[in-house]
Amino acid sequence: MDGFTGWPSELAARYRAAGYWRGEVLGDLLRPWPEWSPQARDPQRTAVVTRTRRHSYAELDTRADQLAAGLADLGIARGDRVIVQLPNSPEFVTTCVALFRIGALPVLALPAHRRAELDYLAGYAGAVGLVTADRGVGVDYREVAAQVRAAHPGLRHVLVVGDPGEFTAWSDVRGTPRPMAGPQPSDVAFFLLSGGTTGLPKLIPRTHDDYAFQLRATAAEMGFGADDAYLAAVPVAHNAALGCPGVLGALRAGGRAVLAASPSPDEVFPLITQERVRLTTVMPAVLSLWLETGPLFGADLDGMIIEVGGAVLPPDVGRAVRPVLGATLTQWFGMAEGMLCFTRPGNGDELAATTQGTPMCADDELVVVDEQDGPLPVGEVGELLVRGPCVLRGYYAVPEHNRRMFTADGFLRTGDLARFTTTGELVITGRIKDVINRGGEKVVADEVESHLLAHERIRAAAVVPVPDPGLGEKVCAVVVVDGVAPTLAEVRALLRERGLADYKLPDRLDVVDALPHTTVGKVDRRALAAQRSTSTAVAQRMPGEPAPRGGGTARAAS
Ligand code: OOB
Repeated sequence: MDGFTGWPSELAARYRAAGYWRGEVLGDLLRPWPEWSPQARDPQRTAVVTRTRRHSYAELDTRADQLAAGLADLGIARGDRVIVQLPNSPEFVTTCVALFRIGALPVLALPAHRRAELDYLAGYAGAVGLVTADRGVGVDYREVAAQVRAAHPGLRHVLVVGDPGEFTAWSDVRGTPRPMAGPQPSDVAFFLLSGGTTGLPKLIPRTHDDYAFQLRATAAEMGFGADDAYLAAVPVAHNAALGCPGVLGALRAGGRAVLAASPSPDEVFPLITQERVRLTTVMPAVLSLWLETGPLFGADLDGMIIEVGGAVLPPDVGRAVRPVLGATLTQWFGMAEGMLCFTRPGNGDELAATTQGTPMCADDELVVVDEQDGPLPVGEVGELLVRGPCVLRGYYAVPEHNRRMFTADGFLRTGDLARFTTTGELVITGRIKDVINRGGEKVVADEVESHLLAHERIRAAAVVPVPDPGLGEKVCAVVVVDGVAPTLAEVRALLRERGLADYKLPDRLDVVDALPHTTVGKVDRRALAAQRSTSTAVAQRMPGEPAPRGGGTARAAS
């Protein structure tokens, strides 16, 4: 496929010989796998559960076949890209599996994404289709779809789960199941959206071979089997809930995927009890919420494993998991790019609360380097470079960007700062990439800045993280203005108008006389963030937020 950088053949051969890549294709999900026990092969077993619905393997497998045939009848073919933006739902699963069976490639968008993100994805991926929901909280996805389609004539098919409005009803797309040529295991299966570094977020190609390995290996390490239930509490379009082992890993193992509409306690705690959930994945901010509310709900998570990752975990939050909830914690350093490091359930609570453990695979290669790419001794902090059987070798169709993001021998520059302990565990200590980690949701500075500059009176803008007790970090826009400064509310309204996802909107606006620059003449976002790391600047806040204490260097916007 044009724009896809595969692994060099010697490495690919090594990954196959080691049994990591076994020639599996993701379209075989929902069907029994050779090593399953006779009990697990029962087609009537439950595959997917929501608060109101239960679907067996047989039911979803048939639906995926019908949908694959229906999509093929519409003209969607192997290699075509289709944006999938669906909430945690059985339709997400059948849509992805149907596309896998055709060899068409889902481009996974988050439910929080809006016109700006979909517009960008449609153009970048050259998408021929969009599968979306009718409505979500505070959004009519059909209106978004209409705008995106108007700008992209190549987006020929819009399928809507629910009331389709002017588009095609997802439920009407059914054909007569038939054999399909399908993809090769080494082909790209789907695209994940990167958390980002510089420029706009890039697409990450994941192959059938590599993702199938991730599903098996993570399930094995967590001891997840056919009798177990996995709870998706965060969006399934995110790698964390999709495939670590996540929803697809649960189905690969013959277990059950329990889909929650949100991670809110009244949604998840009853599901955990009813379905005897064994495993789930959360970001640290959600874990804190569960710790606060678990006792009120009488939640007993005894025997459950909680994977936490995506953002800095305050150690005391990690340490509280067993005493408060009764669950076992494992901490994960994950990237949609394919690197996974995590503590194992038997490693003990202290290690899980304070480190990100060890790599998923014995052939994952991790090095901590200085600014000249020189490897650093154990214990010293530098940038983490990674390579391995699941780690991409290039973002989709961006050769220039790839030359900067990968070393000559194919290591990905993660943009994360890390060190190794003497016992070999990874510890993430910070970040050099210009990304704000807002409770695990990644906000790329460049992207928000480009939208801020659309304001007629904003002359210069830098977007930097500010500390936040709940989310870890929030988004601060530092701007230089001509004339009267806009208010935070105005700026948020403008960006929303421009179709940007809500989680990327500035939480705080600082108006300054000038932005600092580095010696090479770039805006010094690091200096701006450091000035704000104690949260003392005078700034505009969201209504209801407490005023920070003390003075600061910024002048207040009117
Ligand atoms: C997960 O994946 P992404 O792609 O949304 O974000 C990756 C980035 C990392 O580069 C790092 O900056 C940050 O998220 N991160 C952590 C972390 N785990 C990820 N920062 C500090 N501590 C950690 N434990 O976020 C993701 C993917 C799969 C599983 C879990 C998380």
